[in-house]
Amino acid sequence: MAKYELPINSRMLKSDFVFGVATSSYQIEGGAEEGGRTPSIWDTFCAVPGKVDNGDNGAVACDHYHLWKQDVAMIAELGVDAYRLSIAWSRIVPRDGEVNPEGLKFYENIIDECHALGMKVYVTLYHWDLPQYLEEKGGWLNRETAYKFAQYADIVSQHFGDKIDVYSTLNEPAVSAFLGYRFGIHAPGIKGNKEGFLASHHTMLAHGLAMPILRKNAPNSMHGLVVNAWPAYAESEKDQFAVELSEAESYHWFVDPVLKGEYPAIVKERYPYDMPMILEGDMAIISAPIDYLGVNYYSRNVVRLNEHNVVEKVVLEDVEKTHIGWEVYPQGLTDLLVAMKQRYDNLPPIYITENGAAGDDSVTDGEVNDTQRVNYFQTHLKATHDAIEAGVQIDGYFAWSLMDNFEWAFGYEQRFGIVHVDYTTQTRTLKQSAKAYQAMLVERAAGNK
Ligand code: IFM
Repeated sequence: MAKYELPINSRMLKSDFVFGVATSSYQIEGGAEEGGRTPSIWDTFCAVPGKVDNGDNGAVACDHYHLWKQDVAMIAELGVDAYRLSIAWSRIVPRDGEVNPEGLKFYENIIDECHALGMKVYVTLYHWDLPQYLEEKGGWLNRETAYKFAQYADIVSQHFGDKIDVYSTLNEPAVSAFLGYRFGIHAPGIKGNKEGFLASHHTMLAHGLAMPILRKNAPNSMHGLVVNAWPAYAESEKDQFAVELSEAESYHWFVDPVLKGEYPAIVKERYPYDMPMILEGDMAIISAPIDYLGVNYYSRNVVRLNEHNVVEKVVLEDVEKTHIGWEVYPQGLTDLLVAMKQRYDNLPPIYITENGAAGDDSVTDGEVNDTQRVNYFQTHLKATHDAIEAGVQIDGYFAWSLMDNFEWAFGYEQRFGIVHVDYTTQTRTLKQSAKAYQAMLVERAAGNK
């Protein structure tokens, strides 16, 4: 049977390194109209023809809303130390100013069950499912949304306090702000540089406003945020500027304000007319200290500056790609983490909060032979180890995802799970990649006795 091998002295084999699996609310829950939940921007977006492949939506998804108990048991069976999930804002605050006890109870059951089975819980407050009633008031283009987020963070953290082991304010603000409000390919489907940058500033402000609230209500938990990063590589020597701009727009824009208290100059110079209105004090709010940084890594970009002086992604032909078309490039993860350590003197400990591969998996004779994913995890675990050896403090690794789920604009076509989901019967089947994770964790636990 496949098993991931880690170098014998790897810090990742020690019991204080956290191995986990991750999911998010809209991608797995379903129960869209149950338990007092009101629509999010993703319910609205999915209803617009042509926005999501096959017209898919998250109304049922993995039906985790009903199957959560068996899903949590399955997570525990894998032998992981932690489960990373997100809370649907509109289950907790279904209408402005209203708190829904049923929503809180839904997550409380999951959290309690995880703890009862010996796992920690990492909870993200915002994984892109903004309540639709807030979008109707401008969504992230409206500064007020940042304050609404702080109120929501207060409700959740007052209720759960230290029961949530690790809080994340945001997941991948680059995606929610830029894909949603700049490039229009995610909800709410708005296009425009000005809009994208404004949404990003308000999202970062939301993070900063929530930090002291979370610390007050959950003083013994850890607090931070999760960013995604695709390191850039130059197509040729003349493309260094393209590399700098690409990384500055995609992730420095979101990490610099937190760790340096400023937005990167290269972006401000590039888009002088699209910069958001930053009020006095905003940057101090956003740069409140964090306990950890979550980093999501999938692949890299190879870039060049085209004849119009615009950064272009180069499509590589002769490289290995996953079903979604992303290059398999484990070295990028090591390079990224090392580069982060060099860029930020005050880089806090890192969790790899997502890493994984999309496949076109199916069950044959009860088995899912996702060989490519097994290799993907093996090489990326090694890449994580290499970054640790190079001096980066990495405290955990979460596989994306626990199970196949609603992959946003790609619908259900792209399967990222280490567990296969049959969407007709809601049967879960452990893929080879899950079994290999389980086998590695069993061996690690035995070694740590
Ligand atoms: O499915 C997403 C997840 O919601 C956020 N990070 C990237 C994953 C794969 O695209």
